[in-house]
Amino acid sequence: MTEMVLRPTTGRVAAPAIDMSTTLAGASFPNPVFTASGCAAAGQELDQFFDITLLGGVVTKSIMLAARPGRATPRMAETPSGMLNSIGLQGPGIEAFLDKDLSWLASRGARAVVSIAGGSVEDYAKLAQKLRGRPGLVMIEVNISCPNVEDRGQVFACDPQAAAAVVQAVKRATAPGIPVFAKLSPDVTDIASIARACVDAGADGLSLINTLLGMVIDTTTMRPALGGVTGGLSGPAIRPVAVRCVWQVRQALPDIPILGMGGIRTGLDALELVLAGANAVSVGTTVFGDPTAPVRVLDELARALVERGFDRFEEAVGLAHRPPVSHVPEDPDPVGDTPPPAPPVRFEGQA
Ligand code: RRO
Repeated sequence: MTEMVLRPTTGRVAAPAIDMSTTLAGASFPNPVFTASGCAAAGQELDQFFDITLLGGVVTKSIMLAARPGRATPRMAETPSGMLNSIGLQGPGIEAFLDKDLSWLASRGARAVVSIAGGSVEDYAKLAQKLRGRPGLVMIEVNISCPNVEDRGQVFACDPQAAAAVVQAVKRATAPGIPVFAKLSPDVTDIASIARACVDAGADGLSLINTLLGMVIDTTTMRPALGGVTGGLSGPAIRPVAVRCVWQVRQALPDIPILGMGGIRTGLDALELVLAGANAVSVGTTVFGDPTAPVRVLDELARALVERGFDRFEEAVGLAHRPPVSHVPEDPDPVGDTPPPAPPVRFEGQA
């Protein structure tokens, strides 16, 4: 694939060109801004607002083997700086997805990152098998961290062995050359240990982070606001958690590609995750209020990188991990054997 050189287009002053291409486990993308799973279905709706092939990739809503109606309504609740969802993996099932959604993405020329979800290790393996050789597929995101399943035991990402078992099965069933990323939950004590278990099991990269489990109570009805009672918290409120998770995993696994997401609304939000260690980012919740957000974020990110003197996007990845610059002046006399300075010369009339 040829490198894409992006020339930021918004603002009054044209910024110089910058190479925004990125590579995730051998897969090349013209730029590092993707949609986030669950926030843009399979891209058709967003394509009415902008050309989705302008994005690095389109990450589809997690798909299961069978069609699924999802959880009881209401399924969304607003919170300060974010929202809760309890969609419950609503979807058409893999066959309809392949026929309608993935084929549409392929015909548009979009780079499809297909998110898969299952109730068992076997489900995930079957889904990966069904994706083998499909045109348009460039990467698989294994969603092992959906917060809205009836049984918390199905949140495979909360247990390193369960997470590893799913990743291993998907990796075995996936065609060579298609990177497998595991999407992790922030609702764990030590995300780096779950990340390491996934990588040891064959994950080519990690998607960080899924929503945090939360809850809202309606003070008028004095009942839970969501039909599913609990839900996944997303939006700006979770960005510092996402930055922390990306930072911790980048530190533990310096060479593993990371797709970062969580509360990105602007190019500077994206840059924060990139500096923490993300090789690409997904823009999610903000599209509900601004459907053009992914391309705007791409433009703002390119502009922010140019302003900071970068020639290539990849130079910024993980840069916040470099050692701090010391502001303590160097001690000119570290062993303390320099004679004290001579007293200042006094002039007549001085006090
Ligand atoms: O469908 C959902 O309710 C859902 C999923 Br699969 C997920 O991964 N994260 C989320 O917040 N909601």
